[in-house]
Amino acid sequence: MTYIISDIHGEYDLFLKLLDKIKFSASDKLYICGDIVEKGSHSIKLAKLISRLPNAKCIAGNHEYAFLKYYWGLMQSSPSDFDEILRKLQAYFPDDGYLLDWELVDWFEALPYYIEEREFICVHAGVSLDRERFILPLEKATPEQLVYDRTFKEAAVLPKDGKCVFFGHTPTINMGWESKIKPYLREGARGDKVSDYYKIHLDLGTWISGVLGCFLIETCQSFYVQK
Ligand SMILES: [Mn+2]
Repeated sequence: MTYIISDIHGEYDLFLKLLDKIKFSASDKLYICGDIVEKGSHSIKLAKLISRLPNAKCIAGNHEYAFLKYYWGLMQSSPSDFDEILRKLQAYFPDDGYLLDWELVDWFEALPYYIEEREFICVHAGVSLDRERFILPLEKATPEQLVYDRTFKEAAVLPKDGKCVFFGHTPTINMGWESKIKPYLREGARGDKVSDYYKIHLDLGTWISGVLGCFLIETCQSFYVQK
């Protein structure tokens, strides 16, 4: 089975609870739409776990991107003092930054900013559309566009392409909905396959709501756990 999740934000225990609930196994796949770090208190513990899951594919969100920009700035100002740079990077995560090592820094740096599969796209904040509402080529988008997009979350922004776009970044409760995954069904579609949806909004504002959820591609079901 193939699951998609976003914006775990350091909620390590809740993430494990969710994996337990869906009985996540070596034959399953997990896509993570960014923002695994900050807000919650186990950013690096969570990132380490995810980096070692062979069947998980993760992209960068704005929180990973901001961390990388800080890292790149340090590398420019004192490129040879690696011990000092690592100390500063560890201090970036006040709760469990001491767990950060160079291997994980390299893992963050290698994260893609989107994933495109046959039936769906994973992005953190959103994709840009042309005037006809078709998705502009993803390989031409900048990281900033993909991790900070402000308009894609709006209900009226519905891409015409046949692929479903999974995104997070803004908690659904900030848009006046409940802490539930918000699917946007195409007109006349039944909703039993992922391409029946224009887009699916995954960010449940876990650090505020205490709810974490994921979407199952094959059956279009959502699963939730609560603190
Ligand atoms: Mn975000």
